[in-house]
Amino acid sequence: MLPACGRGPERRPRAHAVAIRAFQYSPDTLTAGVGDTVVWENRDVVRHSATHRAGRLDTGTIGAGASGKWVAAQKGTYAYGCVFHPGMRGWLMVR
Ligand SMILES: [Cu+2]
Repeated sequence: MLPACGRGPERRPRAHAVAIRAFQYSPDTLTAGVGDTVVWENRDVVRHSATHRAGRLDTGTIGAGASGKWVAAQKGTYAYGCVFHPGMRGWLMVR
């Protein structure tokens, strides 16, 4: 069926999941679309976060067994890490 007159094809927002396990984001690289939600699920027994250095992405503290989410409002490449564990690295591409 053709889209309604005057309207382009609509893209439904999607949800993406990133597991945090053994101090790693899995997947560590993810591509999402504008409007999508990304959920980080902490499967470790310590707290983590997904935090962009300049504050463009931040889940806040994610307790053990909890999850944090973020809605991708703007296109860009977001390199993020954990405020508690400097060795953790993840990348999120929003297109
Ligand atoms: Cu951490």
